[in-house]
Amino acid sequence: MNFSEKLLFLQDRINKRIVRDLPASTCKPARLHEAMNYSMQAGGKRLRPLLVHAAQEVYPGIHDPIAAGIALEIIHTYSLIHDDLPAMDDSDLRRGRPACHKAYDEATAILAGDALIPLAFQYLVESYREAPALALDLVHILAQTAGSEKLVGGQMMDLLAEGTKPDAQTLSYIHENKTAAMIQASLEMGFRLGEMGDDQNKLILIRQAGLRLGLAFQAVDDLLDVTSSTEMLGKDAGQDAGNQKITWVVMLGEKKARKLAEEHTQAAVQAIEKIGGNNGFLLQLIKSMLDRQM
Ligand code: GRG
Repeated sequence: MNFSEKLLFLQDRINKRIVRDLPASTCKPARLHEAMNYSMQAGGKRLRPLLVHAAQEVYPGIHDPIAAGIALEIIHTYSLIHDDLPAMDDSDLRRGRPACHKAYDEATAILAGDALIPLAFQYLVESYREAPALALDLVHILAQTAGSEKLVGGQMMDLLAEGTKPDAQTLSYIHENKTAAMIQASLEMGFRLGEMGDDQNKLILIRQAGLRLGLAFQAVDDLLDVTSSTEMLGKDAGQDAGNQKITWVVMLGEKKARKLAEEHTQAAVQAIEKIGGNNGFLLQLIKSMLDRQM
């Protein structure tokens, strides 16, 4: 299998497991479960589960990486549902279809997002119950990442900064926490599932790689917002300007923002190379993220 075939193969496996393992749309109350499945099954790149898989593969172990990836995808999807709400970024389109609150209504979208949060932790615990110490570590990483000092804190700061004068320190805080933390957790959780998951030196390197990759991912996201189209992105292009967001593109211009993305990607690659092992797929995935079109 070449790189693109492997990506498609893994995305298909992840999508099938999401359909199989999440509560069906017919569960009571059906409207809530329909809305949860509507957003979970809307596609998306499944980047976080792919990163978990690739990081587990570096020193493969006996533990299944797909379940940890899906737990991250569940948290990611809740954050997208809530981010799209009128009280936050007010977006009508997500993953190429109407946002959850447009397809249903605001109250249902809030509750669908709410219900996804405990589901992620329930799913993690049920999936790794034969390895309780590992399950505890994974729950801890995900809880910390999704919490008030990372994902939610980053989102709060992002909203507070709208319409204010650009300031590099604030922007770095937002990107590290709103975006990079979930990418970092994907690599860390994947690595923990592998054979060398307790190696402290390698864990430091995987966290460094995750942070730099997450920062590169956000810089590319900012660039795509100004260079790509709504059709291509499956979400509204030009939204950052519309919401008066500060981004690296606004602060530095497109050329320097691109250079920043390249530098962060290179730093992530170097950290992964130091970890060694079977890192080929992970390195390819990291490099492909720099040239993504959506
Ligand atoms: C509501 C707590 C809370 C947080 C929201 C996800 C998020 C934080 C905001 C979305 C806006 C945004 C541009 C975030 C940074 C980059 C990002 C997370 C993009 C979306 O992720 P992709 O590109 O999306 O992996 P898909 O749809 O492919 O999964």
